[in-house]
Amino acid sequence: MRRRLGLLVMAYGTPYNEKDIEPYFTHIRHGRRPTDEELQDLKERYKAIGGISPLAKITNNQAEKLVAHLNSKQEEYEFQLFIGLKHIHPFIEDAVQKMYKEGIKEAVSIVLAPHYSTFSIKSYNERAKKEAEKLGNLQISSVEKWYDEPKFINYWIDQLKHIFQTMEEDERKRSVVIFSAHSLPERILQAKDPYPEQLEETAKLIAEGAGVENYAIGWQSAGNTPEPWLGPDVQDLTRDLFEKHGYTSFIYCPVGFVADHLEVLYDNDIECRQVTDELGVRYYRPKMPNDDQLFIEALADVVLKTVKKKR
Ligand code: FEC
Repeated sequence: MRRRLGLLVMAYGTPYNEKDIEPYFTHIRHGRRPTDEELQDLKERYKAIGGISPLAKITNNQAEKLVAHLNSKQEEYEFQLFIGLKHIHPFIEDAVQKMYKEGIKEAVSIVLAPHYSTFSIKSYNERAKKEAEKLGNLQISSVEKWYDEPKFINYWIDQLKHIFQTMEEDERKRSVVIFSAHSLPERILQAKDPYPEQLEETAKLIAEGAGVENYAIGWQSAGNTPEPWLGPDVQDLTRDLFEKHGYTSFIYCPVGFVADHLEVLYDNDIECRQVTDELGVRYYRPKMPNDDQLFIEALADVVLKTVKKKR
């Protein structure tokens, strides 16, 4: 008989409709309501990408495909899926309570974000474990990072190779790839957070695999708060690279994200594109992983490694 294991898939979450935007943003701000102006600005960004973000649907598809793949790929465990979100229902705590009520004693958790940071993977896993400890008799083993998982790297290598194939040799030589992740407050550096090095490593592995000649690392989607955030910002970086090297094609790879959502559809496809249009250069942005089979296999590989390490 297969051993029953909970599979807790955690993701950022997104408003399901316009009314959700205010509580969602307030939750992101740890309970402090954003100003009317900030709220309006966010509502307009959602409008610009079509009203709501496709993220909720994509997260569900990713999670469902992952559990189906895990259950068909091996016969030792029967994984049962629970989805927990960071900033909207079903919250991480709701998912852990549901696991407990359904009699799950052992679970593995994975966050749909590749790079470890105290602001990101650590905070998701801590919330899950805290809830499990409160309930008792529920052990959660957590995936801590998967930024260098081979099939994840190969996913992006394939995307870049595909784009290069559409280019003439001359355009390829004068193109640059910008690898990026969500910016975080600079104070993470004092705490020796591995987030920036992990992004560098992801970029290096993909660049090597795809034969990228020119690449740079940037940060995007920084919060609008008084403290300094990690830079360079991808838009400033675009101008800078253009001035220094005269690149004619910019390929944006937001490898810190795994889905089409606001931060990609707005911050890359609208904001970065405005800069490339202004500079008169070409804009490319490969397809995001979403529920691509190779990407789902990467997640399954790391989940199984984590389960086996535990035994
Ligand atoms: O609805 C959607 O499609 C977008 C979902 C979304 C994803 C996402 C990923 C990350 N964030 C991370 C850190 C922060 C920090 C702040 C912050 C703010 C926002 C706001 C929205 C938002 N984030 Fe986000 N993020 C997404 C959406 N994020 C909306 C609020 C408005 C704004 O600032 O644009 C705090 C800023 C502050 O204090 O004001 C910090 C990190 C990730 C990638 C890892 C992960 O997915 O967990 C890190 C998706």
